[in-house]
Parts: sequence; C-alpha cells; structure tokens
Amino acid sequence: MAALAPYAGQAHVVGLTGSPGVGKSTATSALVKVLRSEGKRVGVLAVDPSSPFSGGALLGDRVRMGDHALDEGVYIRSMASRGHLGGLAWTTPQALRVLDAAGFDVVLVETVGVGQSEVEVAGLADTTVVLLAPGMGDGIQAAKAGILEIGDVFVVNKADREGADQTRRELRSMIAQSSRGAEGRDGSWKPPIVSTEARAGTGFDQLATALAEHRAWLESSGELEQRRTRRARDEIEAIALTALRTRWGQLHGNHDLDALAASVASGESDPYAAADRLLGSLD
Ligand SMILES: Nc1nc2c(ncn2[C@@H]2O[C@H](COP(=O)(O)OP(=O)(O)OP(=O)(O)O)[C@@H](O)[C@H]2O)c(=O)[nH]1
Ligand SMILES: [Mg+2]
Repeated sequence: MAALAPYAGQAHVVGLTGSPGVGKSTATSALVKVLRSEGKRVGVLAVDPSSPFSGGALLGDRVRMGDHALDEGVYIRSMASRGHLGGLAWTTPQALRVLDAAGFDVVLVETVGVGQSEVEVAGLADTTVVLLAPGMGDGIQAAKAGILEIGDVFVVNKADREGADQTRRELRSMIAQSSRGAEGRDGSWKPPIVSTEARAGTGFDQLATALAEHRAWLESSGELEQRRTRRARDEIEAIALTALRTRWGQLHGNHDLDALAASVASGESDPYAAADRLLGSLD
C-alpha cells in the first residue's frame, strides 16, 4: 500500500447500487462498452455484501460481463465482503486503491443495495449511481432507504418495460420534494435522471456524459477533495478499529472481555468502566 500511494488518486471511482435484479451488472457491462469506446481503461469491482465467499450470483456477473473478458483495457473482479473483518469498509478501499494505482481511468463498483451497503458504497465512491426499474416497488423503497440522499446520478433502467415513465415521474417528484429539491442553485449539483435499457445498451452515452459532468463538478467545487478526505478518514478508522479488535483478541484470547462482560452482566461493574479497562489492558 505504501508503494502504491504515489500512484493513486487519478481514477474516477463510480459506485453503482440498487435493488437485486434492477440491472446493475448488465448496466455496468454496457457502460464499460461506452467508456472503452472513449479509450478509457476500466476496472470493475463487483462487491457482494451478503455473501462470505464469491459464489453463484457473482459467477453470473462474469458471464454477463463476458463481452469484455478478452479486452486488456478492462479488469473485472468479484469480491465478497461479509465475514471479512470490517466488511465493505475494510476490503473495498484497498482493492480500489490497487486498481487506481494500476492506472484505470474509471473504476466501477457494483454493490447490491441491501441494508447499509448502499450507504457504504456511496462513502467509497466519487460518484454514486442509483439504479431503479419499473415494477419493483422501488419508488417507495427509495424514499425508505434514503437512497435519494446518496444518488449523484439516477438511472431508470428497463426503460423498455411498462411503467418506466411512471417511475421516472415519481422519482423526479420525490427528488423535488426531498431536501435535494433545491439543489442545482448556487453551483450545487442537481442529480440528473437518465433512462437506460441495459440489455440493449441504450442510454449509456448519456450516462457516461452525466458521469463526466459530475466528475468535472466535483473538481471545480472542491467536493472531490472533501469526499476523498472523508473516505481516507473512514479507511484509517476501519483499519485502526480492526487492528484494535485483533490486538485484544490476540493478546488476551478474549478472556478479559469475557470476564468484563460477566462483571457487567452481574452488576459488579458498568460497561463504561469495563471498556476503559479493556482499552487500558492494551497499553
Ligand atoms: N427488460 C429488460 N431487462 C433487463 C434490462 N437490464 C437488465 N435486464 C435483465 O434483468 C435481470 C437482472 O439483471 P442484472 O444485470 O443481473 O441485475 P443486477 O442488478 O446486477 O442483479 P444482482 O447483482 O443480482 O442484484 C437480467 O435477466 C437482465 O437480463 C433492461 O434494460 N430491460
Ligand atoms: Mg449483479
């Protein structure tokens, strides 16, 4: 990581998230095609937050992205994050850093939007793309999961399906009603909505343009630096916390923690004092 540090910081990291089956992998593949036609080298990370190993769904992704298998300008890697210490926050930034330092112009990170993972992926990316599709009840989900807050660019995929216009309208009015409705004034970013048909590859020129515009805005507004600093802070914290956990696990085999837990449960001690003692035992 120390050797890579001087080479990192050039790539445009784009996160793609959305409900299972919304078309993230198909869209990623179509986007890769457009970016390649612009001569950009593209890295793809498909992160599965729900699986402790790289299994079936990710193999399916390889097949869907098979078009690019022989292209030397494209690198595709699937990884699982559950079961790794620190989860997504621990494993993904390191993989991103390697791809960035290797000179990929754009790195696409696909994560299925379940639970907290879409918020996490937004923390890792320069630009977050939220995908929705008609007939998936995504409108209500979007409002619930707070994905309106994290999207820099919204994609309504499966534009060939009935209800795509409706989904687009709902999304537009939700954005207008949300705290983001006022954005676009005073030089702030107003998230665009792009319609795509990933299987046919339609709409991806527009998506690539929206991504490039967002990247330009990030640079001119100073937001890129802010996001990257925030990301580095999260990364340091994840590494340090993981190291702490490892240390008290290694040093004490968790006996201290067990004993402290028993003393708190029985009322002999309180959790604050116990936590102090646990931290103190590391010095
Ligand atoms: N009709 C239609 N189907 C599409 C479109 N894009 C993707 N699909 C289909 O939707 C299904 C799911 O696509 P994926 O790309 O695997 O979706 P995903 O979001 O990556 O799925 P997970 O990774 O499992 O969450 C596949 O059968 C695709 O062929 C589209 O624009 N129109
Ligand atoms: Mg997928």
